[in-house]
Amino acid sequence: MKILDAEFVQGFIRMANDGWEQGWHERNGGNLSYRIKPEEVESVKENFKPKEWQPIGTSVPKLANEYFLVTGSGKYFRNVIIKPEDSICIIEVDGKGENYRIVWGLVNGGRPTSELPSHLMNHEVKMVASNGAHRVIYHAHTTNVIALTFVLPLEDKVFTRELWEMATECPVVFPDGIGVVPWMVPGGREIAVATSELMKKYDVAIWAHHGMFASGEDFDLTFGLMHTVEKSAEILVKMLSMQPDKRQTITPQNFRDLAGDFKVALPEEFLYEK
Ligand code: 2HA
Ligand code: ZN
Repeated sequence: MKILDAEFVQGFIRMANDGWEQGWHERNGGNLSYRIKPEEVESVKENFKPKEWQPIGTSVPKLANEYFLVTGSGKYFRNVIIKPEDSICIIEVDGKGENYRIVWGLVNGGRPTSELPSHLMNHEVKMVASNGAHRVIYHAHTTNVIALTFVLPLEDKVFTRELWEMATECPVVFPDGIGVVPWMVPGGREIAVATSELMKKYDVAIWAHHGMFASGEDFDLTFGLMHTVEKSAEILVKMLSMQPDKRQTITPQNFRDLAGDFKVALPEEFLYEK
């Protein structure tokens, strides 16, 4: 099968374009990766032309021999739908989890996303935590969440609780909460380690003054998670723009009642009295 005809490739392209249309991917901002299923690799393998091995910059031994579809470094989400072969690539991880090689895509040269260490370390953590179910890691420059990182304390419990309060669906969509990484230099191993540490507990991590990382089982769930968190942040920004305090809100007891009816576990650490 031709690569661009494969359903997983079409889903990836659609998600990248949805993110562009949301306004989360100015210039070359953001990146996306998908851990390809073995049967999907089989279905497109005839098109692979492996290039040289390159160091990942970190070690992901549990991802040995896995294949990923990823956006290219310096490439624009805006262009993914127009020229996918130039904007995205498939990479193979070696048997030790230390090197990768491009096997398809980036036809005009280039490398996978500059955030490859964060993507792969998050994939490793989430694959283990979900028994293999999670396959998508998404980084976006979500405007309202970024704005909030200038006014809220950079604490998991504050972001989780404030974003839960802004829309009733939120605690159901991200019941485990949200982690916050303080400002760090992007692109390297250090921020990858900090993010993947939070991803052991959460499906979403905020990068202060930069954006968000989200993890999920498929494109719909992962995009939907990013969208829900960012929409909640937009409501909070609007609310704070009208007045500094809430007249009324969803209370800790309301959350407990919701948890019971919707059968989600909401950790008490987020249901503190303010
Ligand atoms: O430009 O978003 O974090 C890609 C990025 C780096
Ligand atoms: Zn970024």
